[in-house]
Amino acid sequence: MNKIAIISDIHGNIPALNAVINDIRKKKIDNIICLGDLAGKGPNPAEAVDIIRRECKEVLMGNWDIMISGENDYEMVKWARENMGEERLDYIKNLPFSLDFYMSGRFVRLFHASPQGVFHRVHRNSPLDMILGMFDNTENTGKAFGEQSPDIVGYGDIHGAYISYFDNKIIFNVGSVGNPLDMTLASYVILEGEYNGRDKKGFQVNFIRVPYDVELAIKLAKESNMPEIDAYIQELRTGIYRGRK
Ligand SMILES: [Mn+2]
Repeated sequence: MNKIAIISDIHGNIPALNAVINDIRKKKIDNIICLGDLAGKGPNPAEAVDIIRRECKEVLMGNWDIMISGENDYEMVKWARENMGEERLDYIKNLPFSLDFYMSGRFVRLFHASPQGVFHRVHRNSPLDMILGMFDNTENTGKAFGEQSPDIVGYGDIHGAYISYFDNKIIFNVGSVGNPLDMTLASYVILEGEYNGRDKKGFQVNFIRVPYDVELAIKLAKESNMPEIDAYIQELRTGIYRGRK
C-alpha cells in the first residue's frame, strides 16, 4: 500500500505549513501533492513557494497563483507579487492544471477548483449538475485514460474539507493548510491504496486536522506590511470567512 498526502491553499502561512509538514513526516508518507494557492492572503509568499517546491512531488495551479503571476492589480495580489521575486513568479505561472493517476483500481483526479477552471468555484451544496461536472474531462484536464472519467475527484479552493459518495463515485475537498474556513486547525488528506494499481482493492481517504501556532501566524502578519490584515487575523482566529453574511 502507498500513502499520498494532499495539501492545498497554503496562502503564505508558514507556521501552518510547517505544522502540516511535520505531521506528514511522522507518518510513513510516500509523496506530498499540493493543489495550489501557495501565496496571497497571508504574510509569507516567497517562503511558502520555497517550502512547497522543496517538499512536494507535484504542485498544481490555483486561482491565486494565476492572479499573482498575471495582470491582476487587486491590492493583496500586488503585495504578494512584489514580495515574491521574478523566479518564483515564473514558477507559479507555469504550474500544471490537474493530475490523474490510478489508485487501487480507481481513476483519481486532483485539481484546484473544478475541471472548468481555477476560478470556477464548486461548494459541497452546489447544484447537482455542478457536482457532476467535477468528473468531466475538459480541455484543461485532458484525457489521461481515454474516454474514461474519474471515479474519485479531490480538490481545494473552498477552504472547507468534506467528502461525498454517490453513483460509485467519490468527491472530496482537502480543506486549507494556511487559511482554513471550516475550523481553525490546518487541514489535509491522506490517500492510501495501491498507487498505479489497476486492480480494484481497498483504499482510504483520511482527513487530518493539525493544530498550529495561530498567534505566531498573526505575529508574522503584523510584522509584515501586508494589506487586509484585520480580515486575515479574524479568519485565522475564527475559521469564518471574512465575507460571510
Ligand atoms: Mn485559496
